[in-house]
Amino acid sequence: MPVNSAKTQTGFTLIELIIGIVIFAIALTFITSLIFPQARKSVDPIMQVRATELANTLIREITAKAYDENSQNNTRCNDDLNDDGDFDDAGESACTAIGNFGPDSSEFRSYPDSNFDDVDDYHGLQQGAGYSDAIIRNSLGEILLVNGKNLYAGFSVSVLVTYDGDMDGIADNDQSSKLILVNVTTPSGETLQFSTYRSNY
Ligand SMILES: [Ca+2]
Ligand SMILES: [Ca+2]
Ligand SMILES: [Ca+2]
Ligand SMILES: [Ca+2]
Repeated sequence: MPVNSAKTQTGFTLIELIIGIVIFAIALTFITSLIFPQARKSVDPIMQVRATELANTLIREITAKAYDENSQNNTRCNDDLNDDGDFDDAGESACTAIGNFGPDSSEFRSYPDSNFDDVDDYHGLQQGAGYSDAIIRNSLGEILLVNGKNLYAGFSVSVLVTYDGDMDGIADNDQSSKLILVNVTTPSGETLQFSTYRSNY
C-alpha cells in the first residue's frame, strides 16, 4: 500500500500576507471612491424634493394672506377712490412703506401666537437650523412633527419680501405687486431659492 511519505503544507509567508493586505486596501479605496459619490448624489434629490415641499407649503400660506396690512376688510391699499392722486381721503389707505415690512405690531409666527395676516409680515422670517428660532413651524406656529420626529430637522428657511411692480425680479417702488423670495437650506448646506408674486387685487 503506497503511503504519502512527504505531505508538504503550503501557506502564505508574512511578506505575501502584507502584499495581499496592501492590494486589498488599494482595491477597497478604489471601490469606495466609486460608490460613495453615487450614494451622496442619490441623497441630494430627496433633500431637494423635501426643500421644495417646505417652500411650497410656506408660499401657499403667504399668498393666502391679505396683500397688505392696510388691505383688510375688503379694502385695497393704494386705491384712489376719489381720483385725486393720493391715498389719504375717506376710505383710502396707502400700502405699507417698504421700510415697515416685517411683522406689524403684536404679530408673531411662533407658538402660541401665530397671527401674520398679510404678505410682507413674512419679510425677514428666519426659522430652522442656525437661526435663533431653530424650529421650522407650520402656520399655527407649531413644530412640524411626524411620529414624534422633527420633519425638517437640519433644514432652515428664510423669507424676503419686496415691492416689484413690473415683476422683473428686481425690487422697485411700484407698489402694485410684492415679490416673495423663499430660501430653503438643506441639511447638507445646499440652498434652493423659490419665488412668487402677490399682486394688489
Ligand atoms: Ca385719493
Ligand atoms: Ca400684518
Ligand atoms: Ca405687514
Ligand atoms: Ca422691478
